[in-house]
Amino acid sequence: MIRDQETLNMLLDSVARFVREQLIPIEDEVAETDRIPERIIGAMRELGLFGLSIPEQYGGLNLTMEEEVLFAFEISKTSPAFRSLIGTNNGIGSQGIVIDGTEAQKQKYLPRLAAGEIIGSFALTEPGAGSDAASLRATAVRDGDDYILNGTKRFITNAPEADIFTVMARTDPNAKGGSAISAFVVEKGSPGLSLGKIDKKMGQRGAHTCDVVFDDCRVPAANLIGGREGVGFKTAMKVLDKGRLHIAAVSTGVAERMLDDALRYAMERKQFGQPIADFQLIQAMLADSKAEIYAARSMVVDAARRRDAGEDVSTEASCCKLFATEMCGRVADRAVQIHGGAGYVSDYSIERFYRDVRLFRIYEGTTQIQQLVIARNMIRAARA
Ligand code: COS
Repeated sequence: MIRDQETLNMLLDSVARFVREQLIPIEDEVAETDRIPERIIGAMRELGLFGLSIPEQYGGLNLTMEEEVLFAFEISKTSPAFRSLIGTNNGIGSQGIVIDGTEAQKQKYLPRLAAGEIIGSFALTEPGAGSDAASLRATAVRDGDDYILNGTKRFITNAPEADIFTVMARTDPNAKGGSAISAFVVEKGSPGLSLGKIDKKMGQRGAHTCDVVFDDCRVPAANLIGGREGVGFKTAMKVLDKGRLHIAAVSTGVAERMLDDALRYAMERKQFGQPIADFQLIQAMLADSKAEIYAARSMVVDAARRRDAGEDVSTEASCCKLFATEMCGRVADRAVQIHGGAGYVSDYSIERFYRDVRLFRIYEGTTQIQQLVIARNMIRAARA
């Protein structure tokens, strides 16, 4: 749903200009230094980019899902690391509180997340619990007015920068599965909370992940999200439904950028006496990519509209993540192919994008987990 087309157009125009004038020119610098400059972070704060999906009464822009995916198409026409910085505050790092938090939790954290004063992070994955998220082993044991947390979280996006963590931990250590899991907001600086060293990733330099370790970490009981034990796994799943749609939109935006770059290269590069874009085998790669991007875009917008209309889009969100991220991988591969040898060296941005986009098929649920969610939902609906 688009609430006000004119206001949305203004936002999308300023984001497109920001990407073109300020982000694209420093892509190489960010990749080399593994750091997003402070002035860019300040500009993102001024544009309100940290609070896009946070309700207006807490200082955010409260974008609808349709508005959010249109934004994601634009911000993703540059290195994914820039999107990643604001991604957790708008997505997995805030939505647990937005969807299931108590009023006091919302008032305490959402305004500062929306303003970009603090960075939020989502700590679900563990060394022994990735795709099988419900098997996580971190524990939270009640002790008076506090909980004592123990365990290790792995590959946590923006953890090195984070001020607050949404942490899923087991409040009933004897019970198996999701029903014993609760979600907490844990603040940086809590005694017993420490960070591992920054992971050396394949791509997305400028965006950071690391381990988050809880060693008898004391957290006030008031920070139990929603004030209820045992519903943290469902909170995490609801957060991921939205996140998967967002990542599908991001994959579509980056694919558009890679195809633009490949088309420009194909029109400039001459072989056999003519631009390679004139050869039909190159045209086939361009055309397949264009058609697949169009399909992904249409799916993502449709699923976003359904979510805005109040439908349960668990299946559609997984369909979008599955299709758009795999499509993005195919477009990246073709774009390298069109660049030929030039696509394998770092003089052209496609070499970097090829590595950056590999992550989309893995995080917020692998392709195989999306297949599993879709098929399970189909079978469940058919049995009902
Ligand atoms: N929204 C709300 N509730 C949901 C839900 C959703 N999208 N998906 C599942 N649930 C609920 C179920 O209804 C079930 O509730 P009941 O116990 O009341 O019936 C409960 O959560 C457990 O669900 P389920 O039995 O399906 O859980 P499983 O352990 O079988 O696992 C998968 C489900 C595999 C889908 C889940 O573990 C998953 O998404 N894994 C991938 C994790 C991931 O994306 N990690 C990325 C890290 S964050 S970057």
